[in-house]
Amino acid sequence: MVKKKAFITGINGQDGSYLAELLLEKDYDVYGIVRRNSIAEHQESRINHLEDLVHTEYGDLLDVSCLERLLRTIQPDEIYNIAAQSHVRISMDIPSFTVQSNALGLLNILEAYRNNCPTAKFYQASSSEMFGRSVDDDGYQRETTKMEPTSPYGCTKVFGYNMVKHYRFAYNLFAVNGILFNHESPRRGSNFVTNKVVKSAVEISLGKLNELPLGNLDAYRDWGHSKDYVRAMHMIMNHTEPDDFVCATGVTNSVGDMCKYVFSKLGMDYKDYVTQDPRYMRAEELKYLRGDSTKLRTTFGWKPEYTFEDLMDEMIFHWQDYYKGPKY
Ligand code: G4F
Repeated sequence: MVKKKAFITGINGQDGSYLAELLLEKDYDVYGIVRRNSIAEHQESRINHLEDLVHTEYGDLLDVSCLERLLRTIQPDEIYNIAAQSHVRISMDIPSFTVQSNALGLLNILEAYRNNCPTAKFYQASSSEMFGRSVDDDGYQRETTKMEPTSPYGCTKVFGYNMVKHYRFAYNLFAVNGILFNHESPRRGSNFVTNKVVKSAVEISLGKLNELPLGNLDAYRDWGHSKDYVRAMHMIMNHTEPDDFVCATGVTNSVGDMCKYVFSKLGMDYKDYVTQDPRYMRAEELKYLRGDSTKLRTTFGWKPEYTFEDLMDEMIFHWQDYYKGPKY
């Protein structure tokens, strides 16, 4: 049987790496692009273990000619656009770059898709940040919630979401949005709050660090595991018709709750180490987020396998194991 081919932008990121593993398990040929940076050793650290199994090329969402060439020659069955400048607070420091990567970049790959392989399916990594400050009366955000983004990042994601729907209807393409709430793992960048807290708490427990400066401890987020969320991406792509779905656990915790859990697991009280630092506060903060993924659950039977506590435990174990390694 001919293998299906998947093309992943951002294959070397947290979600891209788990998605590549899932698609390999499902016997896909997996292709992906990696942005060049000056430290070659770091570029593929999340997918080094897949080195002989996936096909990677240097590429960039801002380089139209490269996207056109790759999609023309590979002729993928499924395209997953996961690459982005994905840090909300940093999007306030580099708004123009964020708009170029996330909005113009999405348009570039949509055009390359329409021109070169329009029978493929296209997945866009949309985000709960699109809803921003708008929350339904019952405290949840869902597919029908009004979009009122509160950051350059959120604004770019609204653009991408709408372009994908426009291309779906205008050109009859199988182009879909997965609207994902926060999803984490040991592969999360350590400037996102979960990995920052867990890594720092482990370092404090080992005497390598004295304090942990954070921003808003009262912000609530709906945190799931990236592995559960890439399963949802594949389900959404393999639906009978193109549609958009929210993916969330429905459980919300504050940054303070997370600190309490992680530090107490390590035998400490977070109040002895956590400080508040204005550098990590946001110009506009989203206080209480919780997603309703009823549509995803009823359509596909999706449900998360990881609880919040399982996720934190796995991340704690990862960093403890890391510091046991030969380098330390
Ligand atoms: O971990 P965060 O930076 O994630 P955020 O902003 O919610 O965005 C993530 O999830 C979105 C939804 O899936 C994605 F679209 C987006 O790409 C990204 O993956 O911050 C979470 C919360 C915020 O309320 C933030 O203010 O943690 C609060 N926080 C408190 N102290 C901090 C810190 N966040 C960071 N990054 N660093 C801190 O020191």
